[in-house]
Amino acid sequence: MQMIDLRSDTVTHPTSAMRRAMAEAEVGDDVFGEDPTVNRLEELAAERLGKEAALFVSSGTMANLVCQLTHCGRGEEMILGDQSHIFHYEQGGSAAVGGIHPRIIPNQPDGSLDLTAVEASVRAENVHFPRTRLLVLENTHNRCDGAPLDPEYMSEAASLARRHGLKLHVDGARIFNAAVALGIDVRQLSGPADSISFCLSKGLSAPVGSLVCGSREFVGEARRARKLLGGGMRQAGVIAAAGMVALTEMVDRLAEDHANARRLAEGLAGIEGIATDPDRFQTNIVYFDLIEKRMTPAQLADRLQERGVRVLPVGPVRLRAVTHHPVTRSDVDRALEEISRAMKNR
Ligand code: TLP
Repeated sequence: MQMIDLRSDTVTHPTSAMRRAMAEAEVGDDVFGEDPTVNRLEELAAERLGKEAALFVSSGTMANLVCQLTHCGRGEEMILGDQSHIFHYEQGGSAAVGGIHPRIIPNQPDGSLDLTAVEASVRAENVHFPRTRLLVLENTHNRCDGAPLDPEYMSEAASLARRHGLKLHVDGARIFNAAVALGIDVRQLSGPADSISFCLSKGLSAPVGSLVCGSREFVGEARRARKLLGGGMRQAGVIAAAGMVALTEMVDRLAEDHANARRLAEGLAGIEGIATDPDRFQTNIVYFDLIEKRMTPAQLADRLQERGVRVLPVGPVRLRAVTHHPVTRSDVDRALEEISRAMKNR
């Protein structure tokens, strides 16, 4: 029985084209700047996102941390959402490693931050206060239903940041999902940002890697931060080669994941004991709640695993399911059947 793993889009395996590219990759020492495949990937990423330069790092967490360290000094403040990945799931690396002070603003259900609240949180120059240096947005927003932020909002946020002398960093782990869902060029979303990170190892299916994009000067400094964190890699062309395939072959097909997520959410909404609203989900992330207390999310997840379907319990009543390559429409239908059966036999 083939397992249908919907816990995350991080579980994707490299495609055959990626495996071939990895086997044949031309390599060199990337700390010397001499890995031709890494250099090509960085150039391609910068070009795709409309930035001067890019830096290949090992993970989304490292990408975000490198950017925070580059924008902020110790004791300086960054404004970010209370539901952001950086705040929830990155071990407080900004504080632990960078001494950066987080200023938390509630995320709106659509993943945005109320810009009036952001503006009110920017510190005045005063000997008592940390200095505000950075505004962070997440697009798509993982914990806010995978919601994409649109270009108008990104531009407004960037103007606000500029007015107050702040930089704007975008955790764009799934920025291509946002662009595909909105039907626009990704540059419309990345353009307003001073720095943007995105992951190759989520919906784009590469085994490892993220990119940090920004001005040449910013990326030069980010390269120093990456080395500080032990993230200088050597013959990294072996993994960058898969990233090239991810960027050239795997972006447009994200639309399929979004359609599958929609189908999944619609099916879930029709299952007794489950509550969700399919209209909330525009990309590949679906959340659903158990409305009867007879089973916990962990118990449902265990029961489904025995039946060949994996979902992620994420709260006292909440679970998450994420669609990705190569989960098909018929896999979604099979998952729905199993979930429906598991709910009936509770
Ligand atoms: N998200 C993972 C888990 O860490 C929760 C997932 O399964 O969704 N930014 C965003 C918005 C993310 O969703 C993630 C990973 C990261 C950054 C970190 O990326 P990695 O896992 O490569 O460090």
